[in-house]
Amino acid sequence: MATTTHTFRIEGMHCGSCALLIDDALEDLPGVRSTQTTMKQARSTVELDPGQNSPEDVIKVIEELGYRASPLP
Ligand SMILES: [Cu+2]
Repeated sequence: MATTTHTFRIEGMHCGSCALLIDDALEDLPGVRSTQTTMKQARSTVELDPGQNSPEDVIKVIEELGYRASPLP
């Protein structure tokens, strides 16, 4: 199935471990094919299967960890 790629701006990361924590949590979300989070750019890029989850699900996972996430165009 075709996947879609979404980029999010992340607020609240203060070190590289924060980025790893977000990637680990997103990898556990069903339908996530790949995830790359960088503290330096304050971004997450997530490739997902739109049949299994949505960008809103990604935002929810990130916010449950205590960060703020907003979709970028
Ligand atoms: Cu940190």
